[in-house]
Amino acid sequence: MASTPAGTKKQINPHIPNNYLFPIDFLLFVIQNRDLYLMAYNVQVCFSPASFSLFRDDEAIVVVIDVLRATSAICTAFENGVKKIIPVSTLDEAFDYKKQGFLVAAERDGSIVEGFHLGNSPFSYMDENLKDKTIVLTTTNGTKAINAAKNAHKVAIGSFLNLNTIAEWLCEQERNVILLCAGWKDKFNMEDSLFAGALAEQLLITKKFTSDCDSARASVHLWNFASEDLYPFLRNSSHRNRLGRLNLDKDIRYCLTPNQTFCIPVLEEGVLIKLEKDLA
Ligand code: 3SL
Repeated sequence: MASTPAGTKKQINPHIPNNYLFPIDFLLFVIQNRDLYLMAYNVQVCFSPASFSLFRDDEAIVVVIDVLRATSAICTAFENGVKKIIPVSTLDEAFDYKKQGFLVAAERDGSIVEGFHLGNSPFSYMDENLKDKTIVLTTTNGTKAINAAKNAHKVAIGSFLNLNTIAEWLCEQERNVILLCAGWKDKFNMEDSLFAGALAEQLLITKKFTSDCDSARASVHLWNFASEDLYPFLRNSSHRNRLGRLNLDKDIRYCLTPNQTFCIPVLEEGVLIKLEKDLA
């Protein structure tokens, strides 16, 4: 019998080459890695509206995120019976609507803009008098981000307040998802990125989604690091401090509390409405 030279593997079956992958091995490989084959949809995270064009996917659902406070206020408004919200980017547009007799909410740099009816505090939308009303809304970053995304297949509004509801809905949609953080004046911010991580994690865990996007991975890491207690984690973040200086700590705590509402605001022809289940 021929001896095996030192350093080479002994051939088990002389008719099958050593590097041949047995069908059973291949089957096991597929079973063990089945998640790789089942993951159909992509979730991406865009940290700033300024880079949104890089993420363009006309078939994707875009979730706009402005945790402090625009998207939290919008979720709260619909949960409390507001019928429609018209998001506008500029104060000039807001003034035009006001002149036409609309109820208009306007915020800049955290404060209500003088001459308008409402600001951006979620608590101001917990008001019986706003039931069935249409409100025009302009905010420093949130409404700009909504309008930046308006040509997407669908735009939905996300915040910690509707975290589980929006995650479940996205999982039913069979589409790629882009999580668009409103940030602060086109810069990265902590709270929107944290929420993006919380939502991305919920989608990825289902295995219906995958991600080829480092910002999605980074946001999930950030979320896992901070999720135990968001409020102290954000202690040194710029917008928590900005709102803190305006005595809006109560708003911050509310906006960071997951699953307070069960509605999904969506943009239909430039107007936000509450998604009805049969439209989903
Ligand atoms: O940037 C925005 O759109 C606002 O949410 C900012 S603030 O929280 O109302 O200051």
